[in-house]
Amino acid sequence: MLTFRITHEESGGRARVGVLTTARSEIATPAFMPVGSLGNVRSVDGEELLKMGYGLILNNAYHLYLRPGHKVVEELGGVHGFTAWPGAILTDSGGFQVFSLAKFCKISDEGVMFQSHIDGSSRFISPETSIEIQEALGADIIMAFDHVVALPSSLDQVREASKRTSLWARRCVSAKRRTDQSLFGIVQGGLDAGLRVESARDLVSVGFDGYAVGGLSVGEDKADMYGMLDVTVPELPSAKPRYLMGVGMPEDLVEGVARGIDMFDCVVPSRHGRTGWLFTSFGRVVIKQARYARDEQPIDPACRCPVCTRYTRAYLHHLFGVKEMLGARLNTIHNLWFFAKLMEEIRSAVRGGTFQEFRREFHRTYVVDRP
Ligand code: PRF
Ligand code: ZN
Repeated sequence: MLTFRITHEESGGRARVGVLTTARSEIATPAFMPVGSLGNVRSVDGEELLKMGYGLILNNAYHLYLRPGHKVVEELGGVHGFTAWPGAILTDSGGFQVFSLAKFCKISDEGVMFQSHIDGSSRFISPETSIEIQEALGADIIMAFDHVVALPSSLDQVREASKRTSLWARRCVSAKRRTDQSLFGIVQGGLDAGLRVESARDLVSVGFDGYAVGGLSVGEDKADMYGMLDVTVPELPSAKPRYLMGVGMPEDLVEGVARGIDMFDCVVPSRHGRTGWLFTSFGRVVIKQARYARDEQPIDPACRCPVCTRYTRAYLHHLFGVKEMLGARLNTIHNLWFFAKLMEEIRSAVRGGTFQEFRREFHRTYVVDRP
C-alpha cells in the first residue's frame, strides 16, 4: 500500500518534501508524473524514464478502457505486466477525459453516457464502472470518478458538478473491492472559494488515501488557479499527499509547490516536445524558428540531458523540418529531463530551507510565455 512521509517542511510557508512509497517504488515529492494515457509516455521507453528519475507515471482509464479494453489489460498482467513499466502507476478515472474527449456526453447522477472518440460507439461510465475498470487495470493509485466543468461555467453548473462529485466519491469508496490500491478523492468547485472549501471538507469527511485538486487549468487565469489552491489546500489533511491534476507549466509547478502541492501531472513536456516547443532554464525555445538553422549550441547550455550533451539546435531544427520521428523523440526526452530536474531543484531548495530564494530566482530568469 501507499505510505507518505513528510521529511521537510518550509518554515513560514506551505512547501514540503516527502517520500511516497508504493509496493513498487519510492517517489520523492513534490513529484511530476509524465502522462502515458495509453500505457506509454509517447516515444520514450520505461528504462529511459527511470534514468531521468521518474518512478511514477499516469495512465488513463478512459483510453485503456476503449483500447485495448481493461479486460485485455487485466488478462495480460494489469498495466504493470502489460506495459513492462517497473515503476508505480496512477490511473485517472476517466472523469476528465469523458468531458474533454468524448464526442457527446449525457450526464446524470447515475453516470456519463458518451460516444467513444475512437469509433463513435456508445459507452457508459459511472463511479462503479470507473472503479471496476481501474481495479482491472491494477495501478498503484486510482482516482475517484468526478464531474469536471470547463471554465467559465455558471455558478449553478459548477455547484451541480461539485455536488455530484461528492456523491460519486462516496460511491467510488463503496464500489472498491481491492485493498492493494490507494484511492484519491478529487476536489471540484470551479473558481468559487465556498464551493471549493465545501467540496474539500466533504471529501475529507469521507476519507481518502490522498486528495487531488481537479477542475483547474481548464481555461481560467493563472491568478485564479493559484487563488483556488490558497483556499483549498489548507482544508486538506497535511499528512496525506495532495495532487494538482493536469498542471502544468514550469511556473505552475513552482507556484503549486509554494502552495503545498505534492504531485503534478501534465502532457506538456511530451506534447509540447513533439511540436518543437522546448523548455529551458531561460524559458522557451521554438526549434522550428529559422534562427536555429545554423545554431551549434545545445537546446539549453545549462542542461546535462542526453540530448543536450550530443545534439545541436541546428540538427534538431533540421529533424523537425523534415518531420523525422527522432526529432519528436529527442525533444520529448529533453523536456522530460528538464521537468525532472526542475522538481529535483525544488525539492533540494525546500530541504535546504532556500525555497523562497529559489522561487524568486526562478521567476527572475525563466521567461513565462503568454498563452
Ligand atoms: N479531474 C480528473 N482528471 C483531471 C482533471 C480533473 O479535474 C484535470 C483538470 N486539470 C486534469 N485531469 N479526473
Ligand atoms: Zn537537455
